[in-house]
Amino acid sequence: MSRLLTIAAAQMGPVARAETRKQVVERLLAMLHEAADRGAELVVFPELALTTFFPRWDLPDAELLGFFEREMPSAETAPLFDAAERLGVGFHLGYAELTPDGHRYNTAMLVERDGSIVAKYRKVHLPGHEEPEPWRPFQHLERRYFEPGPETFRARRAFGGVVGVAICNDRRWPETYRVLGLQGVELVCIGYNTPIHYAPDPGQDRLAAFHNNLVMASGAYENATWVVGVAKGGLEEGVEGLCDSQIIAPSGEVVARAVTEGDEVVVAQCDLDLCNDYKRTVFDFDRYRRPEMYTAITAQRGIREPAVDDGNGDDEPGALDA
Ligand code: CDV
Repeated sequence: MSRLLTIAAAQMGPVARAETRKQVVERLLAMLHEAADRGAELVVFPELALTTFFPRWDLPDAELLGFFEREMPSAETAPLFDAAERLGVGFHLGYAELTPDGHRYNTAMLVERDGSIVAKYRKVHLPGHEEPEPWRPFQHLERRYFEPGPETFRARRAFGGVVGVAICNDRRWPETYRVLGLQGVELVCIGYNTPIHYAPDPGQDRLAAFHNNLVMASGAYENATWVVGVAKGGLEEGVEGLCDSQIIAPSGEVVARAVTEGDEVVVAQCDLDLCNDYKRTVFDFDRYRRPEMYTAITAQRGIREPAVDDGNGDDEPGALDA
C-alpha cells in the first residue's frame, strides 16, 4: 500500500531588516506557485519566515513589536492563504505571534489544502539568552523576546496522515520527536534559523550542517516518521545562516536536499505508509519500549551524576539515586 503526499521544502534566503511583509509574502507566493506547478500538496516554509531573524539585535519595544503578527491571516499575509486555497495546496508557516492579551510566541501554523488552519504550535525549546551579552558578535535574544510555548507537541490528522510541528531548536531534542512519535506521527514539519557561528562554543561552527542532519535524521528513523527541515539561511544582515534544507524518510535517508543559499523549492513524493515499515518492526513501540525504565526523562530536568564511591563497597556504579 502507499499513501503518497508530495511535499515541498521552501527554503528562504536572507530577509533584510528593512524588507516589508509585502515583499516577503511575494517571495513566498512565488515559491508556493512553483511548488504547486511541481505537484506539491504541502509547502513547508521556515521559522519566522515573514521577517529577518530579529533576535540577533537588542531592540527597543517599538521596533521589536513591528516584527510580530497580531492576526493570521492579516491584510499582508492574506494573499498567501488565498493563493494556497485557490491552488489546493496546504502550507506550514513560522511567524512571531503577538496575542490579543500581549503574549509573544515563536509560532508555526499548519494550513490544510482547503485553507483551514489545522494546527498552531508555539516553540517549546527557546535557545539563547535573556539579557543582551555585548561580548557576542550578534545576539540571540529569543529568551527575552518570546515566552516558551505552554502546550506540548501535538500531532494532528491532516494531509491524509498524522502530522506534527516543531520549531528550530526543538529539532535538537529527542523528546520532541518521541512525544510526537508516541502519537503515531508520520510527518514532522520543522522550520529553522540557525546561525553558523555559535558564540558559546565556536568549535561547533564547522559542524552546523552535520548536526542539523544528525538530529533530524535520527529523529525520523527512531520514530518512524518523515521529517521536513526547512531553513531561512544565507548571509542575513551580516550573519551567516545554515541552509541545507532537507526532506528525510523514515529510514533516516535524505531524499531531497537544497543546494543553494537562497530561495529554493525542493520537492519529494513521500509515501506516508513507509512509516509502517518501521513502526511495525524495529520500532514497534508497544512491543519493545520499556517506559518504566525511562522515568528519569520526565522526573528530572538537569543531570544528576552518580554519587562518588566512598570506598565501602556498597555503591552500585551508575545508580541514579545513589
Ligand atoms: N532559531 C533557533 O532556535 N536557533 C538555534 C541556535 C541558536 C542554536 C538552533 O537550534 O538552531
